Amino acid sequence: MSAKEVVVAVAGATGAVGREMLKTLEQRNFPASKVIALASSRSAGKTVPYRGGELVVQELTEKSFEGVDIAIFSAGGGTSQKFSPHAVKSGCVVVDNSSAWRMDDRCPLVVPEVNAHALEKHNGIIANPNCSTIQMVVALQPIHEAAKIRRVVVSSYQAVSGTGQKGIEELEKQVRQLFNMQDPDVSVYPYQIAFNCLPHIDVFLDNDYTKEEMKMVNETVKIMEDPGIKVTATTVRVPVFYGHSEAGNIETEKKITAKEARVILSRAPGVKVLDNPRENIYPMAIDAAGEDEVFVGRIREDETIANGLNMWVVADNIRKGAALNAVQIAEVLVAEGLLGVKDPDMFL
Ligand code: 25A
Ligand code: L14
Repeated sequence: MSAKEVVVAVAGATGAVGREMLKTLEQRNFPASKVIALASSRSAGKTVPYRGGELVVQELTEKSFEGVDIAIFSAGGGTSQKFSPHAVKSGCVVVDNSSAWRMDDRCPLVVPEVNAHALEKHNGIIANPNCSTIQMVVALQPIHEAAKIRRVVVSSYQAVSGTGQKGIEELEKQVRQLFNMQDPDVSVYPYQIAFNCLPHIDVFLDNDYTKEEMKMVNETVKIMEDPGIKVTATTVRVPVFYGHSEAGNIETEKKITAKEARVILSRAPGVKVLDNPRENIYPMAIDAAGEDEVFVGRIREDETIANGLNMWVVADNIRKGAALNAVQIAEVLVAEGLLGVKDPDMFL
């Protein structure tokens, strides 16, 4: 990494992902001369931990980005849509964790292990993909390079922390209530999530898929830059606090054995293979929580088709699925000298 030090703002610093972003900047020794914590007026004046001390949270306004080189946003789609254009106007590069800019042609959608090169042509706003998509493409890209993927059928088992602090609190509270013979309060999800599975993440669309499912379909094609990859998804909320799990069935053009896939994946960036059925070794959400890698196991050939694999992919949705991926993008921007914006008015 170059010696240059930059001024960084974290927008949505009080949220579940925002706090993890600060922790990740600290742990990875990000070359920041200054870090500014921004959130809504509700949180202004509160403090958030950073590097053994505390940052006082400032209210996010259109003027927050003067003198700021990089802003990492995790403040929801509406907030990003409203404030990111002003950040760019100030010459600040935005890395946004919401779904607001992901499918916008002006904005690269980046997972550094897969398509870091897309950052070279950025216009000031870079989108961080959906958590479920990120961990999936980290595992798919090496298989695609070896055998060309045609179709993926994926089912997800997603943690409540994806919904932020309020999702974590809802599961915790319902478990406590049920153990005390009380009716659970249902407010964040449409039904009880404790001891239950909900085949419903984000909103339903006209095609009867959820928005979360269609993010996996569309974002995968944009990140892997191949419209030939057909994805179909079922996304499910499960009563897990941290870590999304995914069962994927992958059909390839070329034959690839399970053994070959294990070797390819064990050499792939950001991946850790945990796959030894004889010893009961496979990835689990409770082990992935707090870790940086995408864990892959249960790799086996699909015996019903000529060229197919099944695998189980697990990662910490708040780290690789959100905060870590965004910080990795910021690291590439600094290391490759990709700061600054060409057209400050592009998004206004
Ligand atoms: O929840 P919101 O409203 O979407 O806000 C998220 C963050 O953005 C800030 C907000 O500040 C928070 O930091 N924000 C919202 N509107 C803003 C605005 N107009 C804004 N910042 C500037 N201008 P806040 O002041 O509203 O802070 C309160 C936040 O604290 C958390 N919280 C709630 N109850 C809590 C609590 N913390 C402790 N104890 C409690 N009792 C909560 O943060 C609240 O918003 P959160 O974790 O629920 O927010 C996470 C947001 O990010 C999304 N998300 C989560 N994971 C992912 C993700 N998005 C993409 N990928 C992911 N992997 C969540 O959906 C949620 O929107
Ligand atoms: O990044 O789990 O688009 O409720 C929004 C919904 C992240 C997950 C996104 C959830 C998602 C989130």
